Amino acid sequence: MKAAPDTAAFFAVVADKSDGTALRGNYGSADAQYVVRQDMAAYTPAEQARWRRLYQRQAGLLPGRACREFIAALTALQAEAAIPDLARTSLALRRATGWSLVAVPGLIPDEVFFTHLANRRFPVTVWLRAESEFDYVVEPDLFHDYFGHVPLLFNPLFAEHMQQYGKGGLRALGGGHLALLARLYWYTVEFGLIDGADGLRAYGAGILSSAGEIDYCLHDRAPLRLPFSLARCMRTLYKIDAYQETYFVIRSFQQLFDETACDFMPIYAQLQNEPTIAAGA
Ligand code: HBI
Ligand code: FE
Repeated sequence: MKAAPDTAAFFAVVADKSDGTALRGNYGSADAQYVVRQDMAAYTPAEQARWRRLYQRQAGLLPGRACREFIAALTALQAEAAIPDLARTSLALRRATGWSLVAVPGLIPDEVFFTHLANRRFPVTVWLRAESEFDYVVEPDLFHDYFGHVPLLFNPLFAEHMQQYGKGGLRALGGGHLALLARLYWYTVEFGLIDGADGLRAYGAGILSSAGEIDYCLHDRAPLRLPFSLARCMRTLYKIDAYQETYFVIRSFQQLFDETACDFMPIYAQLQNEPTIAAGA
């Protein structure tokens, strides 16, 4: 997810749904959990064509770059031909890992977001980027959320990690530690790399839904590629509107799950007094 420059500003507006029009999505019709109805009839032929072009371009970049679990799950979704119906995907997803998708108008407040994850519900934005945003969109749109995030929710270990992240997010919010946890999400769920039997591959949604970064993250000499370390990850700042300067590499989803299963409170306490690390340091 390419979070908006200042998500706090988004949430300030989102919190006051009355002027939701200031935001991209239609927050006015959202319920208390910021869920809206996905109106399949509202997508125009141009948007359907744009979905197919986005999908085809990105799918062509996956072999040799995306982890095999991602490619297998995406293929099984058969979502190339048309904008997917989230309720239909949820039927298959529930059977696989107990997760379901909820349609949202866009970015939603942290606490609402984490509550969904803690209950195995993944928020998917209902609108698709405009033609002028084909290569880059500031906020997460339907293509980023669905193509980037949904496939790995079919992987039991990753699905478990995502629910734990949601529960951790609610605890972190309570203790004022959100910034640390947001960096963990950013450097794993959004921009994570995995070095397993197939060699170095991408598993982060922000990479897998990006035409440019998917090759850069694996082959460019510029960025750092560090072995995953929870503390280092939580201390490392990130840039939201440029390719990453640091990537963290796990060996397996089991490792990610194991290393983030602990209670983070002691780590938060330790990191409170340690300086942050610049993105490329
Ligand atoms: N809302 N819809 C949506 N999608 C996100 O990825 C998201 C969000 N709200 C908050 C948020 N992400 C971040 O604050 C967390 O990833 C830390
Ligand atoms: Fe995202």
